[in-house]
Amino acid sequence: DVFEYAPAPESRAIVQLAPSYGLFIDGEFRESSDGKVFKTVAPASEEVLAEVAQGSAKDVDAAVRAARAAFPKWSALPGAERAKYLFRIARVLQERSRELAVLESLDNGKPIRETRDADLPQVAANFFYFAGWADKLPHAGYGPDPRPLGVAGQVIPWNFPLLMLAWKIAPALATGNTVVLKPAETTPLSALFFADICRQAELPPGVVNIVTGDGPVGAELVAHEGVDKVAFTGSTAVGKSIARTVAGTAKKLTLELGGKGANIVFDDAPIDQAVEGIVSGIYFNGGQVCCAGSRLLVQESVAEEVLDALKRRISTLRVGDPLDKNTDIGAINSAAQLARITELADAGEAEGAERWSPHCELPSSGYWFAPTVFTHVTQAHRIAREEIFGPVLSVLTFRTPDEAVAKANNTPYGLSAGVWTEKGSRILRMAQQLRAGVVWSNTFNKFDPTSPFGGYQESGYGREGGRHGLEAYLDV
Ligand code: TXE
Repeated sequence: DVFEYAPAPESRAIVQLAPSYGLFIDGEFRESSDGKVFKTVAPASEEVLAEVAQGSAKDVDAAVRAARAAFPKWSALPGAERAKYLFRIARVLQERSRELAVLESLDNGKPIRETRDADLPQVAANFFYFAGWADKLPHAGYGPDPRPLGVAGQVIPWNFPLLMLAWKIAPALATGNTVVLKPAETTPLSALFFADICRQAELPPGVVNIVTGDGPVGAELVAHEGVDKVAFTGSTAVGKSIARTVAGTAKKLTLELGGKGANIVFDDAPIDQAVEGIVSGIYFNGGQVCCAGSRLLVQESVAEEVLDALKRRISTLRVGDPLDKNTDIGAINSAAQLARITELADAGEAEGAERWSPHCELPSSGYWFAPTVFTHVTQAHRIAREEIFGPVLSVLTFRTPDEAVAKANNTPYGLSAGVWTEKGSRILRMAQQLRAGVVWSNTFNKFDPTSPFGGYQESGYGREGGRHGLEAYLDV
């Protein structure tokens, strides 16, 4: 079942793409020092969107030098002055949110409904929120003269390109640090549009620098001796290698890595509401979310009822054109990610779990994976232990709350969990016992810039968001 993919033309026209994009260093766009470029494609169609400069070690060095040069003046500005820039950036982000939502959907493959209603509002909210802190730091218990760390080297992934940028850049600037950020190689465009927004907001040159390129460019950045603070979101394997690089230095480090979140449904939960939460928990952004509810733990007595309702609901999800406002699930971000998902889903089948997907027509080009549910899953199966990072749900059952906690905690990760029950006391007890940086109750995937976010164990360390997020950029 295949159909020809044609991007919704009226939305596509909102974004004017240049044929090529440069690095953003010291307030200017420039080619990479050795002239190298890479292509970024739309995962839904494999259309080449643009050529983008592939940063070299020399470019990373130039960006770090620009950030160092900008640091003394930027950090010495009164907080209220820094706040003005951040508020201005937030307002421009809002003004350009339609264009940015379309751009993000094009380059990432996620549905426009998500970029329009979730990513972009959250991006602006983070700049507004941290702008509000900039002039209040001396009154917030950090001492009369809170010290920024210096130059922040930030490496971000492709699943929420602009939102991860906001989580990194907004608190860094509010606290007086300067930044060199490397976006993911499959989604570089929104960071470069953000660089243009920095110019529009008249941010002083060098305060924000964007160096595009692949993993080795990120490795150059985190290893650079002019970097004082490293912030990384991405895979656990790369997070560990960054931790090793940073270990021999005085750099501060925060890591936000993978997860294997459990969505726990008790027999007293309102089934319809829980089903909506399970669906958004695993199919939001096609499951390419570090805190996805990728394991459903459902109480045995209601398992059949929940699964029936879940399958009916999943059968109504529309997979297809990210720019179509009716689309629920877009494309997988890259061929490599599609291969990882496919490999793990096949392993689930080979290990004896039962695989189910609704009847679903997938486009003929691009990277697609149908929403999938595995039942008859045991804790030993790879699909119950490893992060799949795709629209694949592994269902396990439990009888007692203690068993639910034990199963939920039976993973090396510790990023997220959800609890569905009408019993308030149970929610509180579970929240204490679950080893997860965030526990949602009767909802899932709710984000807010005022709340700290981050993991336990192999999900990383440090927090982003809220005042804890500020502390990651201050010497207290
Ligand atoms: O991640 P990478 P990938 C998980 C998810 C996914 C898997 C692989 O399970 O299937 O990771 O995804 C940069 N030094 N998550 O390969 O490689 C890279 O260029 C410095 C969870 O895309 O970690 C990109 O900018 N930087 C996650 C960023 O790291 C390096 C989000 C992330 O890429 C580097 C993404 C190096 N040696 C994937 N190597 C989450 N926590 O949300 C690569 N990079």
